[in-house]
Amino acid sequence: MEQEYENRTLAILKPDCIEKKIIGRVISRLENEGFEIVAGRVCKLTDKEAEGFYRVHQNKGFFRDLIKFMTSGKVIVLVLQRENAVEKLREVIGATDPAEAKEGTIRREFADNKQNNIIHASDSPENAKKEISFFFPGYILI
Ligand code: 3AN
Repeated sequence: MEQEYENRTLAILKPDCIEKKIIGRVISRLENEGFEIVAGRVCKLTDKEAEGFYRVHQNKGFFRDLIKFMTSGKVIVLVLQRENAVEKLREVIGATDPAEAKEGTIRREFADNKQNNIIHASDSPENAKKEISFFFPGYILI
């Protein structure tokens, strides 16, 4: 069971990704990197959901703006699978700040700034497990 989670991670295509109409391009990049979508939801996060999801950042100066942004439009929540999924997805999306993200990463190519940075990815297998349960509670993943 633990082993399965090493190979799965959670991604969120953020409101700016949907707004820019680049869902297809971003998912295509993920597929090209060997990720398979094993679960997905399109939803508009409530304040409560966004606050719960980003609880670790609640004392940061950017927290209110982050919640406002994440609830400003629809998001697409994806469970992605491939070998070494968590680490690989972080590599493919690039640094939080697109200006610091490596050439060829999703954020470098598409993101505007540290807040509007197109895609979320879990930062550890433990958090991937928590985040997958947060969005897919009780869901038996295929
Ligand atoms: P990452 O998404 O790269 O894991 P985190 O977990 O540090 O980055 O931050 C979560 C989200 O909070 C980011 N995706 C971004 O939208 C927002 N954020 C992080 N740092 C800042 C910042 N300094 N200013 C504005 N927004 C930020």
